[in-house]
Amino acid sequence: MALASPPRLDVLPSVCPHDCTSTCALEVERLDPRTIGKIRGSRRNTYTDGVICEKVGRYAERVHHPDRLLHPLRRVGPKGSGRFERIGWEAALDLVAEAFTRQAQTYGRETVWPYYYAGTMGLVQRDGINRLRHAMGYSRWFSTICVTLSDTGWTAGVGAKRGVDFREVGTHSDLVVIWGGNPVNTQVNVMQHAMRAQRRGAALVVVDPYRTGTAEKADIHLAPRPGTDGALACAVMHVLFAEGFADWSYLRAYTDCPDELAAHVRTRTPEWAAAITGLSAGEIVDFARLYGRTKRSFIRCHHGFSRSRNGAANMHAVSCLPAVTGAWQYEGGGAVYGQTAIYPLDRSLIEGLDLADKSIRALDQSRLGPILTGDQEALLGGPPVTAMIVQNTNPAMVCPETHLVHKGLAREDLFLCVHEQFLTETAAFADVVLPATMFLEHDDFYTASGHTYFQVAKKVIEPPGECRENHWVIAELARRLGARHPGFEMSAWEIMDRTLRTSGMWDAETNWRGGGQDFALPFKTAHFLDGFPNADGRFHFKADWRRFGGRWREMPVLPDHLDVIDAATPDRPFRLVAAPARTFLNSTFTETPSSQERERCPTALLHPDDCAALGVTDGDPVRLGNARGEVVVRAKAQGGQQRGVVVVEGIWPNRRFDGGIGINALTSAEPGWPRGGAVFHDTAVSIRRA
Ligand SMILES: Nc1nc2c(c(=O)[nH]1)N[C@H]1C(S)=C(S)[C@@H](COP(=O)(O)OP(=O)(O)OC[C@H]3O[C@@H](n4cnc5c(=O)[nH]c(N)nc54)[C@H](O)[C@@H]3O)O[C@H]1N2
Ligand SMILES: Nc1nc2c(c(=O)[nH]1)N[C@H]1C(S)=C(S)[C@@H](COP(=O)(O)OP(=O)(O)OC[C@H]3O[C@@H](n4cnc5c(=O)[nH]c(N)nc54)[C@H](O)[C@@H]3O)O[C@H]1N2
Ligand code: SF4
Ligand SMILES: [Mo]
Repeated sequence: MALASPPRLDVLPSVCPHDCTSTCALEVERLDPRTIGKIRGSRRNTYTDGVICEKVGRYAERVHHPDRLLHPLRRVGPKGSGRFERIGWEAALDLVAEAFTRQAQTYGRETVWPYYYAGTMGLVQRDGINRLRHAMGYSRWFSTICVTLSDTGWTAGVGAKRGVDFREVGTHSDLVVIWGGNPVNTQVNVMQHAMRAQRRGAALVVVDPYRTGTAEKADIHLAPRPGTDGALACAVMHVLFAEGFADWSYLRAYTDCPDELAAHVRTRTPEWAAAITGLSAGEIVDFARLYGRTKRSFIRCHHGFSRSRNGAANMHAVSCLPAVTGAWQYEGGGAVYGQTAIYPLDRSLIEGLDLADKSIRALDQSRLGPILTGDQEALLGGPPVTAMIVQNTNPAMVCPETHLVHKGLAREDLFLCVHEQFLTETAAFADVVLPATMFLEHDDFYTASGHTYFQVAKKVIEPPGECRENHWVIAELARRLGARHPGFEMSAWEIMDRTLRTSGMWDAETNWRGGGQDFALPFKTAHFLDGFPNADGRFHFKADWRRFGGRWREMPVLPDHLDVIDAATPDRPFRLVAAPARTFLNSTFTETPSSQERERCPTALLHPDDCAALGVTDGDPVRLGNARGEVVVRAKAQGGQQRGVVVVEGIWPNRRFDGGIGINALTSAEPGWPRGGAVFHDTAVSIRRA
């Protein structure tokens, strides 16, 4: 009897497309042309260095999920009922194009609002929707849900979104500060490099309102009240100046107004900050001394602490610290928040920037609820939004003010097309649903924010059913709508290759073969020793908020506590942090069995004394409420956070909550200061036993 030959196992390179600053280099087992096995982290990328998160390691669960959308659908039941019938691609695309044309004829082109985000971070599949927008003169896009506040705060001081290479940390840093982020959940590679430093004897400090998995690993965990990091940073600077830790020769050579700053923080004492942050003055002084005496100190600034109304001011205040001690000068010293500005990529072909018309209104992504329910201010005085195509995002779960979002999506006069991998809660509201490929089923390329590689990925397997990539859908709609641009005539690969060549980067094939092109800057540039990317070459303690527009006049001129947060009141005495869950990624992976099993159910983490005062024990239902809505979750007592702080991890499906509405029913769509940005961790709530 002949033995069957064992299946041949191909291992192919890819890149994680998810909305995570790690952008890991992957090795994918291909079992056959349609099936994958395990996914592992690759060593070809020295930031990934063989490590990826558990949820992507188990990606076979998601890519081969029985609930994947496989065919175009047309709604047959009421809006949001989830009742659909199967139709063909031609018919589906015709319906969308007809609706867009009809609505534009009635209300003008601005009535159509293509809506997208970063479900895939691949630049062609993610941003090609903008080419259609610009070619058709549809409403423009003001992207605010994630990085607006943090980008604003960082660039206000440093001048551009780049910083020191995090790979230096493992071998050179003597102190690592993880500020306002939980990389154990949200970017495992930060932890990997930070713990390498810790094993060498470096101290690890975590600044986070609750005892996260990251805080568990820390030598010092500072747990301030949410939205108070500006005060903490100012008091640290007070101690640095008062106790001789300021590097005056560095300050004079590289910063704009050190004398004014020193005078300004003289009144920002540890006692002053203690009253605002809820930390003790002693904790603040101890941290400041540790930071001051350690030259090779590195701050990893995360997004988490910027998701407050004052988040840009807080980010700016924290970014001032290495400029005071001069830590930027040393290997393993300085800070990073993101590296997106290092790539020389010309995005015009991808996004059709040559056709963009600045006179067309740009609607705020995070204000979807107010926009769809006719808020004139949110609509910027223009026509109502009556037609949308949604790609790579699930606003019915992730957008603030869920009640308004759902009310708007349910409007009978709104034509909604959703291109998705699953029948998400957003897709359930659609008139037409289109099935989308996953990253292993199409070509794309990726910048990173946490590291410095630019990576090209090729399709690894064939898509199931009739799934189509975003680029194809956009090009087919363009054809039907009469939109013209060379990008619509090219394949995704051709766009990638042309873009890379125009940008003077490695061509697509060379990049793919080389496992990515590393754009790490030379030491002097990365550490800003040849100047900060501001016109005067200096770090700005005095931020020029005016250049960001909006409410710039209300911003503090020098770093400070900007008191505009949704403060606790006797009626709403708790401050809610709606933090990311470990095995979900925003709304993604809420469909996979292993993530559902690990995360269990929506849970409110409370100080044990608050649980006692509320008369609840672990597992009891509690009702969180404010003027926007009410949400029922299970209570859990947890040490390591202040009284009056409540944390609910994860963007769970609305249907997983008693009452059918999820955590973003409580969060606000009010734009952060000065120019917008969503404020997910800045919410005052009441809590009662349910
Ligand atoms: N597993 C998982 N990974 C993810 C995501 C996910 O949902 N799950 N989301 C992805 C996305 S879209 C992004 S943008 C990144 C974000 O990733 P990071 O930039 O690392 O930021 P987060 O981890 O979101 O930060 C959350 C932490 O900030 C803390 N925080 C909230 N408010 C404050 C504050 O006022 N001060 C301080 N000091 N801390 C505060 C929260 O308690 C929480 O622990 O992660 C990505 N990766
Ligand atoms: N409560 C609370 N809410 C939050 C946050 C929080 O911390 N707390 N964080 C906020 C942040 S930082 C962000 S970035 C947003 C993110 O919110 P979303 O943008 O909604 O997040 P994702 O879950 O990453 O992606 C959404 C969808 O993209 C789809 N998708 C993935 N790849 C493709 C593709 O190639 N084609 C198509 N057509 N679809 C694809 C996925 O199936 C998924 O349903 O959430 C925000 N909401
Ligand atoms: S850590 Fe982030 S980039 Fe890396 S595999 Fe996980 S989700 Fe993807
Ligand atoms: Mo994000």
